[in-house]
Amino acid sequence: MNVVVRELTPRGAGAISVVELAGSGALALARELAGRPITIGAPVLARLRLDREELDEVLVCAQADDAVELHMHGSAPLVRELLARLSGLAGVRVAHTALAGSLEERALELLPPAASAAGARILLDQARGALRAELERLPELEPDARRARIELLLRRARSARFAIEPARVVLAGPANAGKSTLFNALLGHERAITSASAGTTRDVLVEPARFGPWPVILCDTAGLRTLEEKEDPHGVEAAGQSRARTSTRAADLVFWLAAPGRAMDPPDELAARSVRLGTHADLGGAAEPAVSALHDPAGARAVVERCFREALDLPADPWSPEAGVPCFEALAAELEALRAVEAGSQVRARLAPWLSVCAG
Ligand SMILES: Nc1nc2c(ncn2[C@@H]2O[C@H](COP(=O)(O)OP(=O)(O)OP(=O)(O)O)[C@@H](O)[C@H]2O)c(=O)[nH]1
Ligand SMILES: [Mg+2]
Repeated sequence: MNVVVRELTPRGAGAISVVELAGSGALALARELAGRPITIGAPVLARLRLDREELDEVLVCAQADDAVELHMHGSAPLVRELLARLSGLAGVRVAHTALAGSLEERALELLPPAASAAGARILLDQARGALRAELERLPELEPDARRARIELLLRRARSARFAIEPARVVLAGPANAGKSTLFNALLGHERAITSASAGTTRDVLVEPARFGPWPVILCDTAGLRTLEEKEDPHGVEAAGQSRARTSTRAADLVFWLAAPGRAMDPPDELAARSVRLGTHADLGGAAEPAVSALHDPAGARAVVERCFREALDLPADPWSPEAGVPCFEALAAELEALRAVEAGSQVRARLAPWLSVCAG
């Protein structure tokens, strides 16, 4: 037997992972694992076992005596276990597309759940070596040029994070300011109940949305009452407002809405993460930037998208082909610390653990 085993799909959570068995004896190995006859050209569902231990239930697709695909469940631990067990068999070699623990494999593991196409492309570039190339160049640069390069890499990491994982964006502010109307305009459908009476929204409504190419999780919240206003006597509205506060604390960005005559300052703790937005622009007197979600939903979407990008300092296009991006938090932290290091040799030593596991 001389079988090469190779993963054909990125490692991570997904519907399926495909592992290829290629070379002489591939079909015989598949039959042994499945414990049943396998016919070329007739995919069959089988439970794979080795030494009586069950490995996974897979679709076995034999194309030839020397070419078989195992369509496994998309589970990284199951795939890792299968490869480890097969690599222990005589005449079987596991070909690594990316070695365990390498920058390339880590990028591939983040790929399946990436929240946008741009995020997936960024990760694919890192899996093909874009980040490795950037890190290898850093020690060779003069200190000033290196600092500038690190700043650039960190900026890319900050924006890539919002292409890979959606930003949490919360609409908050006084009751009746038009939060739910804007929420619906941003989603493109009537998800939330809106009404002319203040205190309509109680629970936090959470929906996935897109601001141009950027994926976001959008939250609509209960409005706050001004001091002069009475709240409902049953405490339900207050419970909603408490949920609203919890939601704003976990937000990457809060749009703090104000209608003409219904303005309120955001709490101090939100100052750095909030953007004020005037509503009811059609009635005049709204503070800028202002939107009219009721009468011009497309215009409101454009203003919100622009403010979102400005506030989080995001480029128009999240993906620049083949740009190296340090998309792992621990590596970004290391790079931040390396801005203060002058000697290239020290930079090389500190980055060595990240580069030591090479792509196969
Ligand atoms: N003229 C005008 N009316 C608007 C606009 N946006 C919202 N409204 C109206 O303002 C009222 C309140 O809107 P909502 O979206 O329910 O306000 P809210 O902030 O979600 O209110 P609560 O859930 O009670 O906190 C409704 O009658 C809306 O139709 C707008 O851009 N222009
Ligand atoms: Mg509402």
